[in-house]
Amino acid sequence: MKLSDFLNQSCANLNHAGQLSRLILSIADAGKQIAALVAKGKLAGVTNKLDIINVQGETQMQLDISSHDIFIDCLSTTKLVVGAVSEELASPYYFDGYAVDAPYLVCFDPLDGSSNIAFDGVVGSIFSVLPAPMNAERSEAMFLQQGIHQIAAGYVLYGPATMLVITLGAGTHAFTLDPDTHVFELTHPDLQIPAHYPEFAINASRQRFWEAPMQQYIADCMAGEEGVRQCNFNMRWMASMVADIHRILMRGGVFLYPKDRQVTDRAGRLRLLYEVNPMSMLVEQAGGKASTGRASVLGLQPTQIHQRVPAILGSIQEVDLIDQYHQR
Ligand code: FDP
Repeated sequence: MKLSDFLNQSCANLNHAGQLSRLILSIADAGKQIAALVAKGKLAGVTNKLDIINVQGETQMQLDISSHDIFIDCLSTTKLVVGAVSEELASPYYFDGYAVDAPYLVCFDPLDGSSNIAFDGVVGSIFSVLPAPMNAERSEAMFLQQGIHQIAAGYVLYGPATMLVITLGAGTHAFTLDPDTHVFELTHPDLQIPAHYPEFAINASRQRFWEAPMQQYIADCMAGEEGVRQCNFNMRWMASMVADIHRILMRGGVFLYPKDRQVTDRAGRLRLLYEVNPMSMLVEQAGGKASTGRASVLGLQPTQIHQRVPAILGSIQEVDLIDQYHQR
């Protein structure tokens, strides 16, 4: 089934049905354009590092900026979006000439895991769609909505195949881009994350900065069959959230970027509005769970547009267990 047919079917009973469908198609279009640039690599001349530091304190690449521009252009053609928060901009971007009843706000990370670009590693784009408050003044406050209010969320993975994974609040579904027809086809309907899978993803080099509950959880996993878990665990770390979450949606396990003593001012590395919230919605719609260790991600009240939070996402039994380690 083509993405457009899927959207016609799935959006039929939702508010602003045709509009949501058009918005998702514009994001899919952005994904196709970015996929083409990523696939060209150095030949596209966009992998060079620039002398620009973004709001996150990271050195930007031309590809970060090009991906951001593609997202803004595609969203603006819909006239359905009041404003957007991008990882690449300090303040929200407000669109001109949108329809009076433009119902959406979009938060996005145009190129997540971009440090992998230098060696042709897997990267992705992440997005979250929120309702635009009616008659509200344009301000950052509009975007500070809990994750439970997301209307849709998803990512585009630029891997061996380009894939679009979305949720509109009724299951999580994956589409593969057919390189011959340039159409996203539904290949993985209704993904289900197994309740338990013995595999964790964490940047283990940061172990000395974790809090005690995370130290203990990982130590117990590493002890394998001889330890309290009585089970051998495997570890994977792609250093690209899209790639790591994609693996978890496909076969289970947990993704961890926990609270980190070295970055106390940030409470974690990953950004709530355009990384952790959309990924949490996708994971929970696939039967998994998303937590900070102390609270449900989707219930967090954001206080800043670039706020960072601890992220513990994946198989429900493991995330429940990690919450218990924190309670103890
Ligand atoms: P990146 O900085 O390359 O964009 O978004 C942040 C992120 O990548 C995630 O995609 C990834 O999971 C994480 O950072 C990688 O962190 P480490 O450098 O600590 O491995």
